[in-house]
Amino acid sequence: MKEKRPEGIERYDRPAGGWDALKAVAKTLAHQQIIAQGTRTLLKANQPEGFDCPGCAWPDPKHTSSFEFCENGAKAITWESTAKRTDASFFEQHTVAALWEWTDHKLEDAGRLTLPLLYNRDTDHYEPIAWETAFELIASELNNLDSPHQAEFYTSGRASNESAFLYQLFVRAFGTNNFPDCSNMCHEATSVGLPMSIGVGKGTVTLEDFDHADAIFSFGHNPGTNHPRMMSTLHEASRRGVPIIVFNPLKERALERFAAPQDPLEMATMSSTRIASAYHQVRVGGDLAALKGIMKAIFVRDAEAIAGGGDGVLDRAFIAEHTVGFDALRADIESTSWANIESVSGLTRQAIESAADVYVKAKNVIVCYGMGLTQHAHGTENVQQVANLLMLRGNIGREGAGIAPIRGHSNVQGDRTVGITEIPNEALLDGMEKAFGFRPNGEKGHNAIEAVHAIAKGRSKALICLGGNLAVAMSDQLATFQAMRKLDLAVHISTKLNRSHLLTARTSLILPCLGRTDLDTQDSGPQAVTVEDSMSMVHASRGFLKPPAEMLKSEPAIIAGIAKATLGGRYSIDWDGLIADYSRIRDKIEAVFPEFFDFNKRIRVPGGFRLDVAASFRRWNTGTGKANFLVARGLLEDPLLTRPDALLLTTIRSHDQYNTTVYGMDDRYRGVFGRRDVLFMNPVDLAALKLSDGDLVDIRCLVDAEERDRKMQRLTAVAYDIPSGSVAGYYPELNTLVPLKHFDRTSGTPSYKGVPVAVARAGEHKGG
Ligand SMILES: Nc1nc2c(c(=O)[nH]1)N[C@H]1C(S)=C(S)[C@@H](COP(=O)(O)OP(=O)(O)OC[C@H]3O[C@@H](n4cnc5c(=O)[nH]c(N)nc54)[C@H](O)[C@@H]3O)O[C@H]1N2
Ligand SMILES: Nc1nc2c(c(=O)[nH]1)N[C@H]1C(S)=C(S)[C@@H](COP(=O)(O)OP(=O)(O)OC[C@H]3O[C@@H](n4cnc5c(=O)[nH]c(N)nc54)[C@H](O)[C@@H]3O)O[C@H]1N2
Ligand SMILES: [Mo]
Repeated sequence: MKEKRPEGIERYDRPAGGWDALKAVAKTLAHQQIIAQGTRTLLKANQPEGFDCPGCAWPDPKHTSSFEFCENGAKAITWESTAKRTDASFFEQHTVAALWEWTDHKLEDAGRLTLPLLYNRDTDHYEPIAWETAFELIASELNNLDSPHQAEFYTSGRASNESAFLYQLFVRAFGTNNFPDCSNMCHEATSVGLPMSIGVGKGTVTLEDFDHADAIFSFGHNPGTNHPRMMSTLHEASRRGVPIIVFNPLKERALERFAAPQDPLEMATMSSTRIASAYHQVRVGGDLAALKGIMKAIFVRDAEAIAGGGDGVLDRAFIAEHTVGFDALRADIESTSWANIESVSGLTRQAIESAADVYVKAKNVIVCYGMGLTQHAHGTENVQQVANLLMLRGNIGREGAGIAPIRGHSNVQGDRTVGITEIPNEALLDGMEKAFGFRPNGEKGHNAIEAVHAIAKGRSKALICLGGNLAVAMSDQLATFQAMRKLDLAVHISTKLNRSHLLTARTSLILPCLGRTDLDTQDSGPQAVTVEDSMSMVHASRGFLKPPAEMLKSEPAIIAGIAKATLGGRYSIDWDGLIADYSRIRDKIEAVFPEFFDFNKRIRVPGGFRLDVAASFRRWNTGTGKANFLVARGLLEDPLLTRPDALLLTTIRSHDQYNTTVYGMDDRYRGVFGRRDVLFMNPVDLAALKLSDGDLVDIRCLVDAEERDRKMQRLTAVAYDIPSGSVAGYYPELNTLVPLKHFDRTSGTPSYKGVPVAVARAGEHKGG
């Protein structure tokens, strides 16, 4: 008997990848009207002479591989290289008020931006403006501020090293460190947490290490959708017999079974490969408990081994030589009870012990993780417990082992490396002084949440965005929208129209830029830019498509235009010279950051080069000079969850979206088609609330009493394989439920994946 499910909800039983992925690409190409040049474009992705795929930050095997197939990479590329355009007549036709009613999907689907625009409040239209006039206008607004600290300079992680570096140069010369960036909403728990543990805020593994790993652990990331090229690595590891242990509240299809589209046999025979050898459906927010549980089990195994006359299972030589803090960690873990660990993680002691057994049996272990760990009020602690776990057996700083934070945007890691940070260190300030003859001020600037607060309070009056869609990506959209409407100046350097552009300030401009796939020609000829992937490999990227419009400028050229107009001749920076030939920008990057030595030479090697990650070589740039075991006291469970009606909400990406860019309404692997207005719930929780699969529900935020009116109405509850006590729905629609104040106090990362909520039948929420 076929069960009756809500509209658009099905079971998806096929493996991820396979023919469905190929069909999805064909559909994407057709929709963007680029069938003819589409294939040619895709073939250039991640090739030695091609461009870096803007889809994710997963590395490529030496960048020399034959065409690697990736459905979501194809979506990212075709979305950018679309034949659709927004031109002057488009903006003449539609007022900003009318565009506001469009969906996020429809706004971006209108096509590439083609000309600089200035908002006209009298007509409510964006109107064309000349580049030079735009630069002069921005300069006069910026120079009229009482202080440079009244301006915020946002960066989204697609910006190349060259544009990010020029941007920070401009902003530091202008006089502030207000650098909110997408990383603040993403892997900041990694960037802040790991330096305390191991002295560097980046992963320690290379792609080759995966070939030597004996076990891979995966916490809270969804590679089949968000870093699909990682699936080749996992596919290969599984076929080698490497156990892959997954901790994720949702059964993500690609982590269960995957058919590699580039594997002729799997495609011909419609077969597939098992990915996870064990799948632990940890409760949302339960990872800290699970991690402590694994460590607790390891200590038990260690004692057993020693009692049996063996040496134990810890790497005692590593612990003695390379670490501090072991005894305190052990005491904390031993004082945490199994009952507590089981109830918070939602996993049984046996399940946790089985994971620990895989861990201690493997010589080399890699732990990968994503937003499921970082976007929590205790995100930093999560990341640090992962480091502890690895350090117990010396799984850092040797072949086949290490920590692998899976980054988001394709150059979010590089942007940080070249200076996008609100907390400049002495090395950065010294480097800038040496390279440019002025010492920027070292005062801490604003991160993303602080920037929105400053704008809301009227303390910051200008916002420049190098890409992204800050207002929609940020928590509490309503508060953020309101804040942004108060600005005096808003400037968006973008490829496509989005909702942030429609939150108009007194003076609002949209400046269209080239994307990754576009040919970038300057005075000295075609230019390459560089990016850094999740594994600290830096390599060149060259676009080759004819730009969507004559008028478009590159990001570096736009930044230089604004900088020149704003700074005049200040500090004698040769903005025109830097733009004429980007290798001069790279020379300056090298002058500021010595790790980029021989930069222009080393990017000529196919595959580029790896930046020095000291912890990969067991050099620890921490205060103690050692790797630090760090204690997170207790399980840091949200006390609210003791309320009987509280559920913990996590907000996730569908298969058809790139952050705030919604390509389409399907989430194929989760069996959702044509809609996004759903809330995934455990059948037991549904029953307890007297609800059924398909009922309309309202969600209320329980963060504190002030937030009692924060609601999201009329979502459809969907019975789903998710632990009881946990619910999930889509980002960005559910961001209204995340108050701005709900974030990790150590790193500033919003707790997008741990919002205590109450769910009730639509219209039936009681107060209190
Ligand atoms: N196609 C595509 N590619 C992308 C992006 C995109 O939107 N689309 N975004 C890019 C960016 S910026 C980023 S940061 C990455 C994001 O990539 P991911 O880190 O994969 O991001 P999410 O989809 O937000 O969530 C990841 C997973 O965490 C699980 N999860 C949720 N809560 C918890 C929890 O409490 N504990 C555990 N263990 N797991 C949990 C979810 O079930 C989901 O499988 O991808 C990048 N690549
Ligand atoms: N609830 C919830 N909220 C989240 C998250 C979550 O998991 N849950 N994830 C967070 C994370 S990990 C991140 S990284 C942020 C993402 O936040 P952002 O990086 O700000 O958002 P995006 O949606 O990636 O930005 C899309 C826009 O970037 C512009 N763009 C695209 N390509 C280019 C380019 O090459 N150059 C320029 N200049 N512009 C370009 C286009 O105009 C497009 O509309 O969202 C965060 N918000
Ligand atoms: Mo991200």
